[in-house]
Amino acid sequence: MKHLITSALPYINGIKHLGNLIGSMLPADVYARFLRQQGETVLFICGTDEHGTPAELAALEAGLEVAEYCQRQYERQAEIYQRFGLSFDGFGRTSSPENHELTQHFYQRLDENGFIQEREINQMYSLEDDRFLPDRYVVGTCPRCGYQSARGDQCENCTSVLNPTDLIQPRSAISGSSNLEVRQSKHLFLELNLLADEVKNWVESHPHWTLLTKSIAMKWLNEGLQSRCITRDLSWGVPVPRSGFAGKVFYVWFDAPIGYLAATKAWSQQAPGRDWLSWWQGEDVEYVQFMAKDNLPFHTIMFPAAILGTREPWKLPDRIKGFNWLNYYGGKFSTSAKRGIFLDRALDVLPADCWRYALLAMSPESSDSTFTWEQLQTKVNKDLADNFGNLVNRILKFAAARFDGKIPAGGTPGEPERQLEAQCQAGMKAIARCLNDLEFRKATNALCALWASGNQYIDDRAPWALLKENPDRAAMVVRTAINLIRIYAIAVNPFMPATASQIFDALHLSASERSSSLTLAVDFCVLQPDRPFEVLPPLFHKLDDARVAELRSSFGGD
Ligand code: B3M
Ligand code: ZN
Repeated sequence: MKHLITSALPYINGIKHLGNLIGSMLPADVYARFLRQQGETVLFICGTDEHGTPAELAALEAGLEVAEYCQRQYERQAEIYQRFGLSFDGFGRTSSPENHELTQHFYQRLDENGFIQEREINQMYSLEDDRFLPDRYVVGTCPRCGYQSARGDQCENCTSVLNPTDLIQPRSAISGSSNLEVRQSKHLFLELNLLADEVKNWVESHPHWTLLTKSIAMKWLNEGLQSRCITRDLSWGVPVPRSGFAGKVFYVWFDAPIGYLAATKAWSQQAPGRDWLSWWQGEDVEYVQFMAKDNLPFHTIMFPAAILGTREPWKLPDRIKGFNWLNYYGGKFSTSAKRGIFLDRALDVLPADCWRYALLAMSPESSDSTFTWEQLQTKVNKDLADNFGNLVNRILKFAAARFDGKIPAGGTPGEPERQLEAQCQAGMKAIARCLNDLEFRKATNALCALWASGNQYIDDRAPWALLKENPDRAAMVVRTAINLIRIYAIAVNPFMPATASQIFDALHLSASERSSSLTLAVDFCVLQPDRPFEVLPPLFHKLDDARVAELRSSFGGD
């Protein structure tokens, strides 16, 4: 079995915020790292979503040609994700030639198979802006829930998928002008209705999906699938290879998911021996997708429908992990409204691993969750610094001072060591189970429990007190504790890779000693007496209240 993992492709416009990170890319990375560590064959794909009006209007704002704007943003985003330790195997672009070619291929197949219809539609035209307005740039009141700033393609309040002409009192998001008129424009439609039964059968063949994913898919299916417009009067995007469609491109959500395939194809062209079709048309592949909940309709209905409609054996997702929203003091993070913590500035405040752990620990899985600086402070100060970092620090410092910087020998382990080993076995199994179940917040709880059992052991055994009365046992306890530190480093590796490798290096571990799977890592005999090790500086620095107050005010936490 091979594992294909994709994270929703972040829009190209602007540096993303913490919500984008925890809402798809970071959990996907933890899952990919975990599976690799378990010895599985993994392909982790992501990339930038570069078409549609977010790109076009952001480029306009930046005073750049769209292509130039996208190139710069792609490089900036790729660099930031690298600093967050996101271990994509392929990080592609939906503006790539591969995606143009594949999107046009999908269209041709859908057309040949009778799933494309050409129709004249009412398209919003803004006289003020002298252009057609794509869905996202028509703003108005949602006919379903009354939300005042609903967009023409989707209401972000009730996630209903809309058409611009559904909006009440529509106005241009570019100029604010309500001087709009509806004009006729020729467009192509994907006849989702003709594929509804096949999509429904496919959705129903996955009863184990999470409630969030299933409920959104069933909501759409029960409403009855309508044919959906898949072309736009835009210049930036994948051109429509059809006579009479010059100057039109495919709708961003038609080409974006095909971007997963295109990014894989681009990846396979970067080195010999890579076969992208073995991933996208292979029998032995488990495909898991990660995304935020507003992307679920496109991934559970529209993209599968397009795949099914090609009548080609493209891989459909086996599991779809959808996340709720991470809010910021109760309000929404928003790139366009520049509200919240953006990834470049986040790294100025804390190391990536602290963000990784804290975000996973407050991950919005079963419901929306709210980020607060106070909560971040607790996660960093208590879980990371006090529980995990302090244990590593005090043991290595004590061992260096009392046992000449070498792993001590000491007597034979007793009942407390056997108990610790059993707790570690159970703890590592719990973490592996949570990660296999894509339960990330629970996985960090299991990690905390593992750290707690180690602290308990050391507090009970208190090697510093033992040293005088029973130096032999003190030495054995320290050797046990240093082996425990190696086990912890393996446990945290999927979550906090930089911290893990700091510890691996300090313990002078070989490649095989550091790459063990979680479930086989519990071995207290790996680090034998006399092996050298280094004392690490404190792994984590606490955030004090003054710093939290400063951060809260500088990031607008009220
Ligand atoms: N670009 C992410 C978003 O809605 C969107 C995902 C595309 S995945 C093919 O912010
Ligand atoms: Zn609504």
